[in-house]
Amino acid sequence: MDRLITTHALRKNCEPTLLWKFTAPEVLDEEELLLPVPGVWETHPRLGNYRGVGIYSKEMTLAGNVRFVFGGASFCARVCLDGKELTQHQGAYTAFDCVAEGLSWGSHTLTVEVDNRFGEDDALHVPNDYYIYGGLNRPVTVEQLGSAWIRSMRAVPKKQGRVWKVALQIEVVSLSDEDQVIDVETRVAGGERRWKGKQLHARETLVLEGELAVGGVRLWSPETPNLYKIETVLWQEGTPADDLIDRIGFRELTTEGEKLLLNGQPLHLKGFNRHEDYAAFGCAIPEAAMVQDIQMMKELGCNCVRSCHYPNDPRFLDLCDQYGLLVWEEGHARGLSEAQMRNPHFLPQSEACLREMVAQHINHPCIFTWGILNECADNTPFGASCYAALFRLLRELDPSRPVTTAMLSRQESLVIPDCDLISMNLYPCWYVDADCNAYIEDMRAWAQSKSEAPKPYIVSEIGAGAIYGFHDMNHAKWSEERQADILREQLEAVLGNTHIAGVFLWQFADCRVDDSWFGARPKTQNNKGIVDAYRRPKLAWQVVKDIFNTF
Ligand code: ADA
Repeated sequence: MDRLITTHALRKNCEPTLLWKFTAPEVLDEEELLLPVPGVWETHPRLGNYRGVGIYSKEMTLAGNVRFVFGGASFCARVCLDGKELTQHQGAYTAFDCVAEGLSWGSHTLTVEVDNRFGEDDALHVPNDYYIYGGLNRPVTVEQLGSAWIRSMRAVPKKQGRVWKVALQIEVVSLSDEDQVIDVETRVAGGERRWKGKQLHARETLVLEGELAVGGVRLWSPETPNLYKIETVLWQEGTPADDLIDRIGFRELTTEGEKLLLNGQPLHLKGFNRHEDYAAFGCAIPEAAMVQDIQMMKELGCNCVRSCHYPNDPRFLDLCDQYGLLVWEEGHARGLSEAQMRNPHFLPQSEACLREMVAQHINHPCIFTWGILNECADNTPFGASCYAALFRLLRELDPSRPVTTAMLSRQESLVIPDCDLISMNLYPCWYVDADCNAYIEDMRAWAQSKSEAPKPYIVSEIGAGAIYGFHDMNHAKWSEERQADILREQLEAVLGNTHIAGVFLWQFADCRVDDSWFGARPKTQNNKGIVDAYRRPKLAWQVVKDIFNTF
């Protein structure tokens, strides 16, 4: 299922069985394979480097109004039921859905044409320092709907004085040609909000807004990840007809000059950048492996993780909520030049990605900041205007969280005044030959000097490469010894600097990169993980663990 919590007690829903029929006429001729969903086609021995169109199909017995939810399709999808198009979607890392109405009981065939070819009509999926896989990379869910259903439930806790309130926004959709009168009720942590006798017009969406007060809640933090079930029920003619369940946490995130505060206490961020990539599974990481990643990060003393460079699987976010890992979640984009940002699709596609990300993930208490545009052209007036537009959109979509961007380590960015948190990617002793302490302090001081008032400053990336298993007495570049030395120096410099709010190491695990990056990336992997792609620890593991548990 697309979540690791029960999202419906009333609405019937299921996940189709694991194996889907798969064809890719360009490379398989007439042949039909069976591939797992969720999964990526690169896991099949004959499709390891395939970039093209793949067609998944599944026969299922359906009736009435049926909703299909696709957790992710990498990265263009066209969905048909019995040959008739239901929807299209672009973007590998956000969910989308479609509804087929009035189906007669019997066998129906769902087909999803997935395309992972790069091209000018896609501004965000480009050959990059991570691999953009192909396939239905996140779960597919099938839901049975009646004549009205709850499309979304947005629940944002906020503290007013000493009282906690939850701001609610609920969307109810009519699938009926008749007007209806409905009741809606939301409950969380002993609080309740009811909307009685609401008119739901034929074929329209009703947006309900309100607030409820709760009493005596236990706060959420990485040390005490207390979560509360929130449940909305839709009543038709006195009968509960549909529901939507989620989890929220009560925590207050504020800034005070250079300090980032969680529940009034200064937060010292210690964590990793983590790509959704696992040796044998690509970006379709099995749930047990997601749990292992989190347990490994907690064992190292982490309290945060960055979802570089795209929105993450909501199942991973569910785990971060539950295990207590703060998340920097960011929209999709890495290293785009001004020319790439001038692609006419860039802004609309970036906006769509941010809208979907925020709508789908806003309730997760683990998310403490929204990020955009990792290392893009923030140093030109045109580039900066794109940053400004996307920050504006993010603030409109969710005024409750600070926004940030991971800047390149050049002293040229024009967007610092637009950020709530200043974040920089720094690689002293790896790409830059410099004294760690001096370099880190110089970058920090420069960034703060561009801001009217001091803001929390985060080192959003720092790291060095090592090829797993390569040892060298002289600590040569790419040896595990050299990586361990550099990470020690970098981390001591960052964590010892009291003006820095925290660090995200680059990166947790080695990941596959696009073939075009072969020159700078041995094994076509970004080898800066402190574990390899199979999660086998390198020497740096112990160094990071010691330092994270000391500072
Ligand atoms: C960057 C970038 C990462 C990765 C890293 C590296 O700063 O944000 O995606 O490419 O450098 O390994 O060089």
